[in-house]
Amino acid sequence: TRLSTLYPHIPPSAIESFHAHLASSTRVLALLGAGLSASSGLPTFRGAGGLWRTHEATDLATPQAFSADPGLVWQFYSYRRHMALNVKPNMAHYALAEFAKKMPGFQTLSQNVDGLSPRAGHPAEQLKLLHGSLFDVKCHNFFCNYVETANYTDPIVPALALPTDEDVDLTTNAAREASREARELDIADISVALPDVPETALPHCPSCGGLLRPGVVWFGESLPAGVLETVDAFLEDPLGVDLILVIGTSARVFPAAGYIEIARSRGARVAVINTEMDLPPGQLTKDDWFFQGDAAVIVPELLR
Ligand code: BV8
Ligand code: ZN
Repeated sequence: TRLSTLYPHIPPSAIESFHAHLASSTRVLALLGAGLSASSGLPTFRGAGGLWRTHEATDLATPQAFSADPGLVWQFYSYRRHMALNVKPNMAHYALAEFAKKMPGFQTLSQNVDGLSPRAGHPAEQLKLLHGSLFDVKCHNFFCNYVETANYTDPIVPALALPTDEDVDLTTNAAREASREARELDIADISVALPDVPETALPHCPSCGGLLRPGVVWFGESLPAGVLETVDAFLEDPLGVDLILVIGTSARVFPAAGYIEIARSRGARVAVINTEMDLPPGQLTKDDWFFQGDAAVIVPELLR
């Protein structure tokens, strides 16, 4: 097959056995991670220059960080909104969307907040965004339930417009380091170079006047209730699960990563698609498939 020529290390027998199993499957899960969008041009969290490599970036995805410095956290998310809006879904996003249309028993669990699966036309009822979306915003006040979905305004407020190199005061040494190259690679530097954004200039709730926040799930926050229930129902179905595709994820964030072992306990075989063997040790058994390489190349071949 084309895949064997592109990736000679993948034995044709593995592809054939995978296709045979897929053809006899009716209930299939896919767990998606940042690696799926890597080929579209979005940095992963653990890749070179990953968002989490610098401590600040890790801290930014928490309620504490937002309460402490909403301007900085909004700069982080505004930058990621901008990046995500300026890239396109890749062939794997489209292949997953087309496959969902062919298999009603296929459910996609995405950890990605980049909006690329929805933009690829993935049927909404077969796509669970476990960690929300960069393009949802909601009120920060717990008593207010104001939510905006599909807010693609970039920048979301003028004060969050990304600086061009001219704007950034490159006279200071720190700002010089936060050059465009560094900014592109590592989010934490951007906070060095950007001027503070006053809270009054941040997005505010039209309903209660409070601050709006990105509609993503931060660390320490629970996943959207409806999503958890739907995933649990799928996993608890007496019909069991035939297969789980684990695509472009280091499977270290929970409860999302926990779905792999739960699916296995419901009878699923596991197919990992990743540029490296990145799963925690022991997570792969001899019954599993490991297709090493770019998801954007491998997934379309596996789902054809
Ligand atoms: C919860 C949205 C509890 C935001 C994200 C201590 C304190 C507090 C919590 C915890 C704690 N210890 C553990 C926890 C639980 C915590 C957690 O799991 N922490 C981890 C770090 C251990 N989880 C939580 O806090 C969750 N909530 O537990 O709440 C609770 C319960 C009840 C009631 C109240 C509270 C919430 C977790 C959600 C966090 N939000 N995202 C944002 O994006 O800014 S997580 C974020 O990072 C992503 O969504 C994603 O999930 C994760 C990154 O993982 P990946 O997608 O896998 O990306 P990564 O870079 O790691 O890997 C990329 C992979 O792709 C690599 O393997 C690479 O090899 C591969 N790859 C690269 N290129 C390619 C490729 N593969 C194929 N092709 C390529 N081209
Ligand atoms: Zn409000």
